[in-house]
Amino acid sequence: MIRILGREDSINVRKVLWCCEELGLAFEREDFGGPFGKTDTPEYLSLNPNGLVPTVLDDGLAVWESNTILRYLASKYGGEPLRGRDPAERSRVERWMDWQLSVVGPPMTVVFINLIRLPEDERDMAAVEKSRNLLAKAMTLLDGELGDGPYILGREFTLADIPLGVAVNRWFELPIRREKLDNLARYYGTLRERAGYTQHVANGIP
Ligand SMILES: N[C@@H](CCC(=O)N[C@@H](CS)C(=O)NCC(=O)O)C(=O)O
Repeated sequence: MIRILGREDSINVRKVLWCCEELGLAFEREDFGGPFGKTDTPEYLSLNPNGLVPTVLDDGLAVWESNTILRYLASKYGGEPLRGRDPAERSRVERWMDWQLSVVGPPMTVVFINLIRLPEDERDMAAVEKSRNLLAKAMTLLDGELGDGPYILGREFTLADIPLGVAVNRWFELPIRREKLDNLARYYGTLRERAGYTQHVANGIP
């Protein structure tokens, strides 16, 4: 049985939980990270030297980095079409996965930590505004690319929609000013038709 180590409200753990639902995989999840701690023990660090969540344990293998976990699970458990059927399609899937981690992730973390995790008197609102603007730029770009939809690559759901989907949920759930982005709103609605997304991602938690 696949073991997922990580708290269920972590954006990166939620990717993995949703992916397991898409693949129909049974798993056990154990609370690690955040208030549960246990990520700085020698035992955990031997599995994931970053001391972050998620970590997935499968057949004696420890896998970390959420998007790598998605690719691993899809490759191993019959989700190969979700990764893209040829090198060109795979490049279109993977660029959005990398884009979420490198372009969207950093400013989203700044906004999230300040507005959701920190008490009001400790927030850096200048940093929040700067990151909100970066996010607006990224989400506007994504909105433009979603034109033909319903998914980011077009007609078919792929692994790319998982990192994008968690980011889109967070963007809509954060208490920030949002541009009116119709394609993005439609995309959010389409993703919410998927059971794994509503169960693990779009469940009211930013
Ligand atoms: N690039 C890593 C980032 C992992 C990460 O930053 N995880 C956060 C939760 S979303 C974490 O472990 N935070 C500390 C904690 O929860 O204790 C990934 O995608 O897996």
